[in-house]
Amino acid sequence: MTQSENKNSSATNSKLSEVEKIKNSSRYLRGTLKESLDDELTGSLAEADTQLIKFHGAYQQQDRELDSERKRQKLEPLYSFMIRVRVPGGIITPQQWLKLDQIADTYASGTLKLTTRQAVQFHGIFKKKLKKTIQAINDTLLDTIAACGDVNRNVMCSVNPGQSLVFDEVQAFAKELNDYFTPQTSAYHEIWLNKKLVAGGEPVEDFEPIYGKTYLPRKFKTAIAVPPYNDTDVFTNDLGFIAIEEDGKLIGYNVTAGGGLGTTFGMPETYPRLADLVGFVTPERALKLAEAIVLFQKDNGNRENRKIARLKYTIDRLGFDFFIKDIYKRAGFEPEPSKPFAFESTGDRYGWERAADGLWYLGLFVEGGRLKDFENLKYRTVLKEIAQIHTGDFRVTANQNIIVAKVTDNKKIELDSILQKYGILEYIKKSGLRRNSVACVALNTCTLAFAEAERYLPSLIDKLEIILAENGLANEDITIRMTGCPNGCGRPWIAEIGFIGKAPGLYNLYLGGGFTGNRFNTLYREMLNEEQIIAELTPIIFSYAQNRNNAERFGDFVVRNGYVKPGPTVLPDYRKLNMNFQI
Ligand code: SRM
Ligand code: SF4
Repeated sequence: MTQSENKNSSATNSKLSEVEKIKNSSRYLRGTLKESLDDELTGSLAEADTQLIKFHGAYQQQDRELDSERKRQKLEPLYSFMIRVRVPGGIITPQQWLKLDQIADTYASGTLKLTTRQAVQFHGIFKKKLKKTIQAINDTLLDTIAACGDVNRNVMCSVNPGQSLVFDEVQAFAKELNDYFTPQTSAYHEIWLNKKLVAGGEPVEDFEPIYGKTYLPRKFKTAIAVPPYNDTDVFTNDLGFIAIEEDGKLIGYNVTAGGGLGTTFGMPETYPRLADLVGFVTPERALKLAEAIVLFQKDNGNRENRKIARLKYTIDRLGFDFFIKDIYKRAGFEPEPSKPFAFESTGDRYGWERAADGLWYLGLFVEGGRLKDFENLKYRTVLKEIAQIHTGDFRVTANQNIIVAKVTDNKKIELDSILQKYGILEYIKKSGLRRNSVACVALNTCTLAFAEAERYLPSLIDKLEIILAENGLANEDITIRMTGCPNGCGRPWIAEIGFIGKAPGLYNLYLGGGFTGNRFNTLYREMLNEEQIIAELTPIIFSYAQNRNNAERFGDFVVRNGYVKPGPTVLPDYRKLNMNFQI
C-alpha cells in the first residue's frame, strides 16, 4: 500500500464526510448494491448505495411532481434512475446510436438527453430495469462506469474540427486520458455484467493503482479544446488541455488546472473559479502531468467537507506555488511557459461545413439537448434514418448539440434528402440567441433544482427573440444559459446572459460573460420573474443595437457600458512571460 493509499484508507476519522466512510467500507464500490437491487419491497436503494451507484454511472431520482400526491396516498416517492453513458470525446458510431435510440424506448422514458459534457443520459429507468439497461449500454461497447462519482469523469474534447489537421490525434488523446483514469475495480462487471466474483466467490480487494480505496475527494473533470474553438469551455474544468499546432502539426498542449463552477447559495466559501494556465507540455509528457495533477488532488483535497473539496479549493487553500511545485515534483519535469493561442467562441457551428480532412460535418442544434420526436420536428427519427446509412460517426457537443461527422460527398447527397424531408435544415436556422443557448435538466428529474431550466428557457427565448428582431439583432450570436440551481451544470457563469434559478419562477440574472469563455459574468439583478427579466433586458438590447462598437459582443458591451463590472478573467501563464495572449 502506498503512503497516500494508507492515508486515505484510514477513513475512520470521525471528521471525514459520510461519503468518505461509505467509499472506504465499500470494498471498491460494491457496498450492498446487489442486495439493494434485489430488494423488491422498494423502488429505491439503501442510503449508502445511492452514493455508490453514482460511480457506476446512475443516480437515484424521484418524480418531484408526484411527490405530494404519493405522500397523501401513503406511498413512497416514485423512484427511478438516471443513467449517464460515458462517451469519450463525444464520439458515437451509427451502430451505437441505433442501439442507444432503442434503449430510450425499451428501458427509459423515450428520450435521449445530450449533456453539457458530451455524454448521453437516459431518465426514468425503474430499479428492476437498471441491470438490463446497463447491460444493453455495454453491448454497444459504450459504458457507464465513472460517468459520475468521485473520479475523473467523461473526458471532453472539441468536436468542431474546422480547419485543424490535428483533430484526430487530439481525440485519441482524449480517449487515452479517459481510459487511463477509468477505475480498475471489478465491481462494475460483477454487479452489472454478471461476471464472477473475483477469486472464485468471495469478494477480495481489488487494486486501484491511481485512486486507492477512497477514490478522489470529489468529482474531477477534464477537457481538451482545439483553438480557435473553446467549445468545451476548457477553463471551467479541473484539468484542461489546449492543443497547440504549428504548421498543421500538434506540438503539444497548454495545460490548465483549477476550474470549476459549483456553488451553494448562502455559502460564500463556495465560488466558481476559472482555471489557471500551468504551462506547455509535449504530447509525450501530457499524460504524466495529468496524472500528477490528479494525484495532487487525491492526496490534498478536502475529505471532510464536500462543498469545498474540488481541486479549485485545494489549489486556493494550499496556494498556487505549492500546487505548481508539487505537480512538477510528481511529474519529474517542469513544463515550458504556455504558448500563445486564440479562441473565437464557445459555441458550435451549424449546417454543413467541409473540414480540413476533406470530409463534411453537419452541425445540428438540439434545444436543451433533449432528443425526442416532437409533433412538428421528428428529431429522433431523423437521426435514426441518418444512422441507418451513415458511414462516419456522430459527435455530441458540450453545448448539448450533435454533429454528423465524416461524411463523404456522395453520402452528403443522401443525407440531404433526409434533412429536406423533415425540414431540419430550416430548423437549425434559429436566432443567434437560441443557437447559443444551453439549459440544464433541472425539473422534473433533478433533485437539486429550485427552478425550471430546460423546460422553461425555450419559451423565454421566444419572447426575447421578438425584442432582438425589433432591434435588428435576430441573427446576432449571443450566449444565453440557464440552470435551475447554482451547481452550474449548464455553465451559466460563462454566458453573456446567465440565469440561475433561486425559487420556482425566479432567477438571478448575470451579465457580461466573455463570448470566448475567458471571463465570468457578474450578478446584475436578483430574484426576477419573467416580466421583470424582459423589462430589464429590453433597454439593454436596445442600447446594444444603437451603441455597440463594430462587431462588439453583447458581453463586452454590457461591461464597457458599466451595466456590470467585469467578472474574473483567465490570467496569463503564471510566469507572466511576454506572450501574444488573445483569449
Ligand atoms: Fe451536473 C449534480 C446534471 C454538467 C456541476 N448534475 C448534478 C445532478 C446529477 C444532480 C444530483 O446530484 O442529484 C444532475 C442530474 C440531473 C438530471 O436529472 O439529469 C446534473 N450536470 C448535469 C447535466 C446532465 C446537465 C445537462 O443538462 O446537460 C450535465 C451532465 C454532464 C455529464 O455528462 O457528465 C452536468 N454539472 C455539469 C457541469 C458542467 C460541466 O461539467 O462542464 C457542472 C459545472 C462544472 C463543475 O463541475 O464545476 C456541474 N452537477 C454539478 C454540481 C456541483 C459540483 C460542485 O463542484 O459543487 C452538482 C452537485 C454535486 O456534485 O454535489 C451536480
Ligand atoms: Fe440540477 Fe442544478 Fe445541475 Fe440544473 S444546475 S441539473 S438544477 S444540479
